[in-house]
Amino acid sequence: MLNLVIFGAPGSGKGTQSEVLIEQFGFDHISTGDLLRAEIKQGSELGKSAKSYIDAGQLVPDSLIIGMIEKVLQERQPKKGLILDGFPRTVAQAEALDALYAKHGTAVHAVLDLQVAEDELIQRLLKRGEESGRSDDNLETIQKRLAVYHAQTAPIAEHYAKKGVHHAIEGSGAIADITARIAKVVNALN
Ligand code: B4P
Repeated sequence: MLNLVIFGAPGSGKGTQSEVLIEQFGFDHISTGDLLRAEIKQGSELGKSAKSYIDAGQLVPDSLIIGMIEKVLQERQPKKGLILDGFPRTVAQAEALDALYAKHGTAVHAVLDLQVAEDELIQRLLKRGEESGRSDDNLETIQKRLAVYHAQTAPIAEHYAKKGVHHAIEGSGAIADITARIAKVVNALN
C-alpha cells in the first residue's frame, strides 16, 4: 500500500496526472479541491465557509481541512495505494498528516512534486477558466493563488526532502511523458 502525495503549484497538473495514475495503477484518490467544490455545491456549512476563501485565492483554514481529511481517510480503505491531491498545502497540514499516518503505523512514501514554469501555470489556468468557468481561474485570483503557494505550500517540499521522500518531477510537456516520469518513481517504490 503506497501513500503518495501529488504536489505542485496551482495548474501544475496534479488533478490531470492523478486521473491517469488511478487508471494505470488502480490507486485510490482524494482531492481536497474536489471535496471542497462538492461541499460548495451541496451548500453545506463547510462549503459556505470554504467558498469565500477559494474565491479570494486563499487557503481554507487548516482546522477545517484537517477535520475533513481525517473523516474521509477513515471512510476509505485503499488496497494498492492512495494519492492525496492538493493536501497537504501547509506545513501544519503536513505535520497533521504525518501524525495521522504514524498513528496507523505508516507514513508518506513519496511526494511527487510537479515543477512547471510560472508563465505556463498561468496560461493553463486561464485556459481552464475559459472552459470550466471555475470561479478561481481568473488572472487576479490565479496570481494570488501562486503567491499563497510560494509562501505557504512550497515549504512542504523541504519538509519531505528532509524525510527523503521528495521527488522533483519535470511537469512540462506532453501529459503522457509526465506520467512516464511519475511511473518511474512509483515503480521503483513498488
Ligand atoms: P485545487 O482544486 O487543488 O486547485 P489547483 O491547485 O488549481 O489544482 P488542480 O488540481 O485543480 O489543477 P491541476 O494542477 O490539475 O484547489 C482549489 C482551491 O481549494 C485552493 O486554491 C484552496 O483555496 C482550496 N484548497 C484545496 N485544498 C486545500 C488545502 N489542503 N488546504 C487549504 N485550502 C485548500 O491543473 C490543471 C490544468 O492544467 C488543467 O486545466 C489541465 O488541463 C492543464 N494541464 C495539466 N497538465 C498539462 C500539460 N502537461 N500540458 C498542458 N496543460 C496541462
